[in-house]
Amino acid sequence: MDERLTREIKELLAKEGIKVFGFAPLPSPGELEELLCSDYLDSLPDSLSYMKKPAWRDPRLFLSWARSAVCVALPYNTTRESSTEHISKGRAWISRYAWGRDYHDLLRMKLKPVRSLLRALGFKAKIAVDSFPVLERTLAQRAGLGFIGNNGLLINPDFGSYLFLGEVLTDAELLHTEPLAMMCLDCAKCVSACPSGALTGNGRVKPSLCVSSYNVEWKGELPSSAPLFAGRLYGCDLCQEACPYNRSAPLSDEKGFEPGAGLFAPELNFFLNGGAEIMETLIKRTPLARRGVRGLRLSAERIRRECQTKSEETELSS
Ligand code: B12
Repeated sequence: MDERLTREIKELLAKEGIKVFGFAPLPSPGELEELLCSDYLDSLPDSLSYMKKPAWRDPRLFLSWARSAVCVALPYNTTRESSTEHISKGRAWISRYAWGRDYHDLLRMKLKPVRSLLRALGFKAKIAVDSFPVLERTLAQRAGLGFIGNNGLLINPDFGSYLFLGEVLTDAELLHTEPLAMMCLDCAKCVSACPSGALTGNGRVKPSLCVSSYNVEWKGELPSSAPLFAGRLYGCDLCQEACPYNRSAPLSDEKGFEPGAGLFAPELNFFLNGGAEIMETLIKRTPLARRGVRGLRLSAERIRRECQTKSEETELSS
């Protein structure tokens, strides 16, 4: 284990303003098989079928040389309120993580100095931020960045769960950090807060019931089997808003995560009828760009239809 190199990496991360980091060995294929078992893979909605590729169960099929991961977490909490009060006033909701600058680019930038150091010393190194078949929560948990909460997310006891995860995968043997104990105890606020029953209560998520599998990941027309969107245009924050660890979560140092113009609790109408060009401009360089204008319109249509059905039902019953 390279103690000196581990220390140098810590110094580089601190210079980049990264406060939550650690080092983990890459899991062996057998360890991942349990998490990505056939029952789980068979239950995936079409939007996540990419997780069935063998490399997810064995990252070494993809990066045969990788031994360790430098894991980091970047807080994205901002001063703005949570979703419930806005949705109840008829506004659409865009998840907190998608309000501002795309975290993929930002995290990659912060991880580049570590990659350069490793490469300069003759090691192999690749940056991963949602870009490789690696289970980032499991790696972060192993690296001691936090524990997997009942909401399935990595929770850091000081920073909560509004965290983006990223890694540098390398063949260097780094000094690994110790995992933290699970601290949710018997709290199940997130489980009760999830309107579609996507949380099993033991840190596992049922992706086919999580609204994000549809309003973030779905390509094309939405299936009728999708859970109610209930105002959620992109992503969902309910299981995180209910979490006591997020009540006093420190604010992010990154001002770029504050909501961009028109993205905080927007009028649904804008996404139904707004011009494509102005929408493109608003979502540019945010995580929403991945869904694109067409995807956002389809979600907005879905919300409008749900509202119509609800008011028709109310009329019938009165
Ligand atoms: C596919 C995906 C989704 C799918 C869900 C798939 C799933 N099973 O959870 C959907 C589209 C639903 C989704 C939703 C969201 N996602 Co997502 N997603 C991913 C992605 C690309 C892969 C995750 C995955 O499928 N893993 C399969 C499961 C089986 O493995 P896992 O992720 O390691 O997590 C499990 C294990 O840790 C296990 N576990 C439980 N207890 C224990 C204990 C121990 C000791 C161990 C080892 C493991 C373990 O349970 C966990 C949950 O199933 C990752 C990026 C990546 N490459 O990892 C982002 C990622 C997990 N997502 C992220 C985010 C932010 C979200 C949302 C909050 C976005 C939003 N606001 O809508 C929601 C949260 C939903 C939730 N409660 O989990 C972040 C999570 C950050 C964090 N603090 O944990 C990630 C890491 C992206 C990133 N780079 O920051 N996501």
